[in-house]
Amino acid sequence: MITVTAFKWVPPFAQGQVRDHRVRWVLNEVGWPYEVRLLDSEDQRSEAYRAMQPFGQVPVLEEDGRPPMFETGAIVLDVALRSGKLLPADERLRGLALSYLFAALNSVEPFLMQLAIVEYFTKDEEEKARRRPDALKMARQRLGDLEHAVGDRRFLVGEEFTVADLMVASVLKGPQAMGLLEEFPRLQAYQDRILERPAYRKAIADQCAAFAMHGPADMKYPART
Ligand SMILES: N[C@@H](CCC(=O)N[C@@H](CS)C(=O)NCC(=O)O)C(=O)O
Repeated sequence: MITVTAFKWVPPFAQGQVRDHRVRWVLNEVGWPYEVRLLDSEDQRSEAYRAMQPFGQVPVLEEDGRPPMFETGAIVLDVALRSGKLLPADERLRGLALSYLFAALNSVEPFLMQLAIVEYFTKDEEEKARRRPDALKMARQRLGDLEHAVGDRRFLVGEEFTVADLMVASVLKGPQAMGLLEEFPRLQAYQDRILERPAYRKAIADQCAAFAMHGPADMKYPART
């Protein structure tokens, strides 16, 4: 049996965004059943968890007889390779799908994260105002480049949904939540089409169902000093 770790609860802005949705999504796509292990912040900090995920983050994928895996990119690729799904059969197109999978995580997401850090995690309003223009500029540049690359295609590579679409559409959820994707209508249209997939919708519904049953107290956040 496969088990995926996820949080018991996160603040509203992060609900539907936590990266375990990527693992739930890929498992739903290939039809592999899984269970979920919900964590609080004490679980996250425990030695046992750090032995599986050195940074104490979610998700981890645990599976009987295999070492636990972390990093959503690695997990999504591993599931695709083992299931023989979500990668183009044509070897040349497969290479392109891998390029987009890594580009989503390496060349796009870091810039979007910078903006998310400014918007959600920077408390000081002056600092926020100072950092926002550069963060926005960089995010817009990557989104514009990505929009140009996507064009009007239904899928990024070939004629079928691949791990490239899963990861690119997932990474775009952040700017979508911030209203930034509206400036990139073709990218928005591409993402809307990808996020119609039942496997994605179920992943988000299941993640949010756990949040609805818990609250901040369940996370056992350390007291601030
Ligand atoms: N690169 C990692 C990032 C994982 C990550 O950032 N997880 C977040 C939730 S989306 C987390 O656990 N944050 C809590 C923390 O860093 O303490 C991946 O793709 O798996």
